Amino acid sequence: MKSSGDRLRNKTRTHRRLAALAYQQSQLFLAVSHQLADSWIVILALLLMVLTSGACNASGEKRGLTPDLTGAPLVPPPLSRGPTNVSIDLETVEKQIEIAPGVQYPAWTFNGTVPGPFIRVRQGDTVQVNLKNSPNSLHTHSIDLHAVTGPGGGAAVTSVAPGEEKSFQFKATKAGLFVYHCASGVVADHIANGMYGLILVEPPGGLPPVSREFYVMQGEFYTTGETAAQGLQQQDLAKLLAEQPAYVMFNGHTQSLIGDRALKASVGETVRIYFGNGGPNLASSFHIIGEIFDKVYKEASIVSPPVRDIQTTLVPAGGATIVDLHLDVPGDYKLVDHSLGRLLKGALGTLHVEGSPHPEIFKALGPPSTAAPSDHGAPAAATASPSAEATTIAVRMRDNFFVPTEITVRAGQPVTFTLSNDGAAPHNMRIAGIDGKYNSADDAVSEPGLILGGQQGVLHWQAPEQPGRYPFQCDIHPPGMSGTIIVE
Ligand SMILES: [Cu+2]
Repeated sequence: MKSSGDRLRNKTRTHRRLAALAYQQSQLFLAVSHQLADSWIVILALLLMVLTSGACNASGEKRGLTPDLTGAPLVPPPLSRGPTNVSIDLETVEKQIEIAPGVQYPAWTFNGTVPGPFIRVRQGDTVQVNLKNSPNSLHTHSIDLHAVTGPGGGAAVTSVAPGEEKSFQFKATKAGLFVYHCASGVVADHIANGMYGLILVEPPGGLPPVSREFYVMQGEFYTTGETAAQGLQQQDLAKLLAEQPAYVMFNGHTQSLIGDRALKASVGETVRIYFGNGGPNLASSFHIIGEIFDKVYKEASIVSPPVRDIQTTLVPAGGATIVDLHLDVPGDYKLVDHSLGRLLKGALGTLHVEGSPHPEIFKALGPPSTAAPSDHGAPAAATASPSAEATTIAVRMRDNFFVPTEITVRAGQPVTFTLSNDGAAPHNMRIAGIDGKYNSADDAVSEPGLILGGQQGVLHWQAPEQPGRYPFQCDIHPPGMSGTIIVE
């Protein structure tokens, strides 16, 4: 939130700028009138000034449909209409956002979110883009849409100072999924502050229908503090130039697709992910652990036939892809950049698939495992021995999730959880009491209460006699870093 003092300062600055502009114009007028005695030339100059000042200030009439814009991970519904005129209103807003649990960042945004809204238009549309810069902003912004054919992708004619609004129009000649971003300043710094999003230009007839569509966009933050360092962070320009982000994440927050916010779908459905990479520096090796993309529209080319049965697809900075996947087996599927060091910087999301199991496609064999972590760090389920004897279950802590996230034990069974923190951030493990709520007297908490990166801990727990689902979490990183113990 900006203080009223900040707003006043900005307003004063804008007024000063306007006053300076008016003064320059009056000086020009005087110079012209002194040098040129002929009054008709003076009148002509005056007319010219009125015309040009009008072109600078007015945003022009807004023409056409104003389509719904959606925030990630939502996508506007497919278009069934023919080409028409559309008018898109965007506002650049500088605001503090949370990018990871307990980590604040002074972001620069389109319409207040990172990434900016998803724009859906049709090939052949005439698109008017109205870019307003909030009067509370401190910086000039602009927009470059990769769907545009024309100077700067629109950036050359949309440079807007705080409080200004400018418009331009383009014809959406090419179908595809395109990145848009701010192109002011050093450009990389504006993008790294969160100024990017996606615009889909649908071909006539649209894309093949699917059950669900999602909007996921990768991006980087370069903070002065280390990854997970708490509190308000600022941009570190040296890290930005060295291309060493503290965060690589999806949809602007390390937890944006974790826990309750996971993408949700059902067995038997086909889902489509519109995946963009804002960068500004890193290419993404986009992969979903445990799935194979049935179709990939490589580099988001819709007019080319999709390639099929792809494990990992490369998405350049400032590029995009469209993937379709049919869901056969229930479970949690992890969205990652397969440059997996970035997992620890936040590049992790979940596609949660519900439905009946399909053992002909996937089933576990042999005795139930005791929580062996998978090679990718993908949460696997763990089941204790089928007696009420004491058991030991290994739980690994990562930044910021548990492996496994689902653990099954017998009622009344004494359980020892051996905890190893493989991450860099400190974590703990807390199991809720019988009421399923945290911070009751029945809570069980790890020893030590805070397990630092690289260290081990333990949690002794007597499984309750009452069967049911008992949630557990890390107190520092809820709700993303959580799981469930099923007591049978
Ligand atoms: Cu900007």
